Amino acid sequence: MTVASRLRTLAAAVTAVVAPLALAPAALADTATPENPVGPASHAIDNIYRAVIGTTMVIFILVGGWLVYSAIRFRARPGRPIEPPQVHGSSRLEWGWTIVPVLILIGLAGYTFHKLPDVKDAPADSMVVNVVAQQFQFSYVYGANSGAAEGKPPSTATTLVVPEDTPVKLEVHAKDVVHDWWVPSLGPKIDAIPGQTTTTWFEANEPGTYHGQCAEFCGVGHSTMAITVKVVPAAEWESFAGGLK
Ligand SMILES: [Cu+2]
Repeated sequence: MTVASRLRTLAAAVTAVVAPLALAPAALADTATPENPVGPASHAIDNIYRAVIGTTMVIFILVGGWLVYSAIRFRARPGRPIEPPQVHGSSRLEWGWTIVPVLILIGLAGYTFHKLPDVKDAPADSMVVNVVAQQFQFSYVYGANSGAAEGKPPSTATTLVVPEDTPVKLEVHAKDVVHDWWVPSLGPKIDAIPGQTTTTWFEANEPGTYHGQCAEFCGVGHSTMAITVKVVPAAEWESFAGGLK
């Protein structure tokens, strides 16, 4: 092996590890984790996501680091046999690389199940909002515990207005085809399925306007099927709900 070809081999090995590492931040920014979690449901999703990505990044760095180390440490040199010493049938090693991944997966699954109630279970005293999905908009009417009269839509039927720091249970219906209600900052995606009522919940701990998008391709107007949730302070909610009696 010439010096040039050795350097090329080394460069290829290093690139194989470093390039994905360099691209990782961009990939992470573009995944399904809420960019700005503002309540318990979205925080739980964010925590699960970080546990998984943290664990996999550590494994990636350890394995990639070992690869680079081995490429350098055992590279071809004059007077050294091309093939390094081979190890066969090491039960210890094989048990190790079987059991350790199993334990890691059990740990991640346990943590996920521990967090799942925060993602899925609406508190019993939640205010109820009925969500109706149809081609191509979501509309809302208030239900139990809301402060507004039951069956009343918000003043703009396609903008959901809710109070800050209040659990909101969504009961989701579809009139035509399958849609999916998803505001990443607030909580999980929830399918709207004709003939069924699906439920999810969120609680927003910061006032503001949160945006989402139908997350199930539902026809030509799918891309225009935006979601707007306006979270207002308690006092503002009182006067808003008072106007919906
Ligand atoms: Cu849709």
